Amino acid sequence: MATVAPQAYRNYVNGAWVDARSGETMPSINPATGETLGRVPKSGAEDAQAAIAAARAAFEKWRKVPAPRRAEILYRAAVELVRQKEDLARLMTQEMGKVLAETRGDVQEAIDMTYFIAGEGRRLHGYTTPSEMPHKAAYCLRVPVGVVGVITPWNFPMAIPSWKIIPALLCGNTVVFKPATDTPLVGVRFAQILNDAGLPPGVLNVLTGSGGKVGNAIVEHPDVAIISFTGSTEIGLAMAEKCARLGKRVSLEMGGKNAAIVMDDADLDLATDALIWSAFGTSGQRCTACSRIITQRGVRKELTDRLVARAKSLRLGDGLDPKTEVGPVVSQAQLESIHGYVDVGKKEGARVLVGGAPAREGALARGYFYAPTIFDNVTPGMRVEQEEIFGPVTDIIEAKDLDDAVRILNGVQYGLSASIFTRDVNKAMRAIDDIFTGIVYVNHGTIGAEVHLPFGGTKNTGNGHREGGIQALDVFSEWKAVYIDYSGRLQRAQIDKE
Ligand code: UN1
Repeated sequence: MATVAPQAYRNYVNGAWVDARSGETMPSINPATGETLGRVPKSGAEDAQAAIAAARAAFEKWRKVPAPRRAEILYRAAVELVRQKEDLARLMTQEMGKVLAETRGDVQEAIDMTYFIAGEGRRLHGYTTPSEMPHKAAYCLRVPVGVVGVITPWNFPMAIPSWKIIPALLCGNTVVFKPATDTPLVGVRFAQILNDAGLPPGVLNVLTGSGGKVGNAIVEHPDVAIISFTGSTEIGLAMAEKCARLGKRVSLEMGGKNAAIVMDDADLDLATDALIWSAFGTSGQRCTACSRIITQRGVRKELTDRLVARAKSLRLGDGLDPKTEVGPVVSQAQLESIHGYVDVGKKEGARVLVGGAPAREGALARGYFYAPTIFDNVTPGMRVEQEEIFGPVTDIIEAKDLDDAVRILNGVQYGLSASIFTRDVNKAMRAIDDIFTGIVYVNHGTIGAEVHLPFGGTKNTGNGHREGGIQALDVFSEWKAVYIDYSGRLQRAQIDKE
């Protein structure tokens, strides 16, 4: 069972554990049982101000610590994350519900990210290039930007914060981190491990509380130079508007309505395994979840029968139980929102083949469980085909051929992840050419990106930035172009051409 140090229930500001100035607290609830796991500070604007002031002051020293030295602290944190992996995974399962295999994966993703980005401490490459003048050197290098505000969701309580916090720190920025309202304990534990690894006071501050109060205060503060946010498209776009007014950089990872294409020549054993995992892993609460299955007519019936049989057999329960395959959804509000979409789908003429209701048998009644749900007869343009449901619900849509399938796949406002199942290399390559998403898989479901490749999406999924990969460094650094003229005379670029 997880043990959480008492101080972990407080904010961490300027190297000290503190309560919210108001003294108010809020609970963190286990969605499988309804039990309160702990209470955390309900921070407000004044707490944000204190944390931002600390981060601003710490920046002047931190930016001068050589990047390889900053990386050494991150390596130490990675070692500690490995040591505490099981404990953190158990806490995460209790705090947001997904099964232990998945929460172990979430912690592992943070470990992978930390090792990967710490390696950049000895690279962080810029480049040198010839000048157009004789006796003149030209090169460019990355410099940190300042204070970064990190605002993250509950579905990946450690992996997603790591995608943002680790590269931000490696680049020499300081951070104010607000973990999701539903997963504050994991967020605080992650920050605690980083701080215990040796970050100087003020370099990484953590504040728990709601997005409306503390999140907004971070977004609006003039001393926060960058906002890095993962969450809904609605909130992300509103944030972008605010940041635009303040001339602030903002990196957004928002919704998805990911689809998998299954061609007539697909390996159906593989497609079934992959699609069940993509649609119902994390109870469908991933922005990479597969919520549309676009199938060619020849395999539609066989594929549908297999998916329905598997969805029916999935064991729901507390994620700590090793027999559980699907945990609860994160909250009552999420459960209601998912069920609302199922009603919308029915009204639009989609047919529920399996699921379609909350699961309340026995111990499930204590938590927020939703039966894995498959809609048939879904056609392009229906709301359940267009909007992100963020729950264990997926659609079956029929397509005539590859072009038709790709057109349907691309016909949504999002562009995060996509996949195609086929044994025909020409079809696979054409799909890679024509699918307009940030991530494309061949013969694999839509989920499971790796940390050293860029993660993010096109259209309303993001605003052009990527997390993961070395591309993450672009979000958290400015480029500085340096010219050193050692000719000893005035040489004018563009003008003095001999
Ligand atoms: C998300 O759902 O926001 O690729 C992130 C994946 C995970 C991360 C998902 N590694 O599915």
